[in-house]
Amino acid sequence: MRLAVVTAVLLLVCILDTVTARFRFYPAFKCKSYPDKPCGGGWSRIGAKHCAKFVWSKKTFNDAQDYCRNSQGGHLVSIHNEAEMMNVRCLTSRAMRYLRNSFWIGLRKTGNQHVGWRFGYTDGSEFKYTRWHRGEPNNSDGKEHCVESNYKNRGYWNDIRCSDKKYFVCAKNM
Ligand SMILES: [Ca+2]
Repeated sequence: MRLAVVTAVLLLVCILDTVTARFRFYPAFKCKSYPDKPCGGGWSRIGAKHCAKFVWSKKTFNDAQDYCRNSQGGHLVSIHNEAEMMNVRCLTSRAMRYLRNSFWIGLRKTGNQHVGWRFGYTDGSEFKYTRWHRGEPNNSDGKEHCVESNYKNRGYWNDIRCSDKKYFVCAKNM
């Protein structure tokens, strides 16, 4: 009887933790310094040269990049410094009403087995700034070649399988 109660309580704690992790509210005050800066057409400024848009639809990495290029005239978002990271972080928080789903950014591995693999952005911009979650990128099972943000903590990156379907952020020069 006692074991059943303990098991039930542990199960409840696990369920509650899973639910709150997914729907944990993000303190809006952290985004006060990064308000929405409309560029027109639903785009928001995230850097001196580019504006971004959160897409509320789950796609594989390649399908998301195709959508950004063919339907929006841009690419998956590239992030080059702390301010751009915070702008994207706050843009996505507002779009998701402060939920914390992960989303694709435009970072993925390029190269081949002969020249070696390295990370690069789909828009061809320089990859220098990083925001990896602790222990990442770990290329789990040797199959993680694309990068998601909001992994475990808002704004942190993780390498993951490109075939996963995720929300995503497009960006373009404007
Ligand atoms: Ca990983």
